[in-house]
Amino acid sequence: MDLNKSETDVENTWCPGCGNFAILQAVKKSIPKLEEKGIKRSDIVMTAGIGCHAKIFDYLNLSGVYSLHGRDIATIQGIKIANPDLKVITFSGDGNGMGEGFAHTMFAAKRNMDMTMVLHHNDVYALTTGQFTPLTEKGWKGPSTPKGSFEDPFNALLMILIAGGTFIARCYSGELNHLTETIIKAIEHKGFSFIEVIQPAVSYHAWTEYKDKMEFLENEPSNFEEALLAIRKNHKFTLGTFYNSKKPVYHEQLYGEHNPITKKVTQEKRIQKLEKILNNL
Ligand SMILES: Cc1ncc(C[n+]2csc(CCOP(=O)(O)OP(=O)(O)O)c2C)c(N)n1
Ligand code: SF4
Ligand SMILES: [Mg+2]
Repeated sequence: MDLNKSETDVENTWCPGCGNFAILQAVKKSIPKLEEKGIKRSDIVMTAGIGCHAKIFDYLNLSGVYSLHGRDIATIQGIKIANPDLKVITFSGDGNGMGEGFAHTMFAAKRNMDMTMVLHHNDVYALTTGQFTPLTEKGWKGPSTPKGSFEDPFNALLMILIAGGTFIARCYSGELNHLTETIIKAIEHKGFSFIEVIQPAVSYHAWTEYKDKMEFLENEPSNFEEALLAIRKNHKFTLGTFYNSKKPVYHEQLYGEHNPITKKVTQEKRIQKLEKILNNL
């Protein structure tokens, strides 16, 4: 396999017309642009959960771990803490990241972990044949909700903002350039960056359900209060960057400039350090 290429030889099994293709395409387009900015392809590491979204792991020629349902968020944080020099990104489904992995998502945002989370929001547990997710619209009829879902959905952007995320955006598979630019910004951002991508799953939803409803934010909010207001007053089809701010990141608070991989200390030195700590107790 050519390591300079973004694609792999794995057969793509997404349904024709699936919104996941655009996410894959946007990531592939973002990699050379990130390289131009000095971010090496070999320093970008990914994880994925389990679901249709997660198959992106097979189609992208990047290092990483194909994780468990909802645990991709924990796995990517482990990778970042092990080697903070890496740019880390996780691909998560709306069921994966806002259901099974919900606590991991909230805590990653809370501690402003320096990572990017791409949430493939298709309103269904697609791979397992269309059950409703925590983001599914009220009233939607599917195999697990034959009379229509009677729960109010989470607003993912609002929850990430309140939990502590520092870059929060919404994109759409039908707006490839905006998606690519936002992925680049999110990966460059220092801190927890979250992109909710409205990704039609054509087996359950038609593109026409989304297409005409999309609109872009008129003005990007410049602080937390404005972001809160913008997320609440706009609807789920409003695209753009809702929040972009600076806050200390987890790994720097944990060990400053240290990197356990590139600045590895010998066992002897570690024992000396431990003895010093114990002697001072
Ligand atoms: C711990 C665990 N629970 C449940 C499953 C079954 N499971 C696999 S994929 C999936 C749904 C995925 O939905 P989503 O995260 O929205 O991804 P999509 O398929 O829509 O991309 C479920 C419930 C699993 N693999 N592991
Ligand atoms: S079921 Fe939906 S999300 Fe899965 S590949 Fe098909 S269109 Fe895409
Ligand atoms: Mg889904």
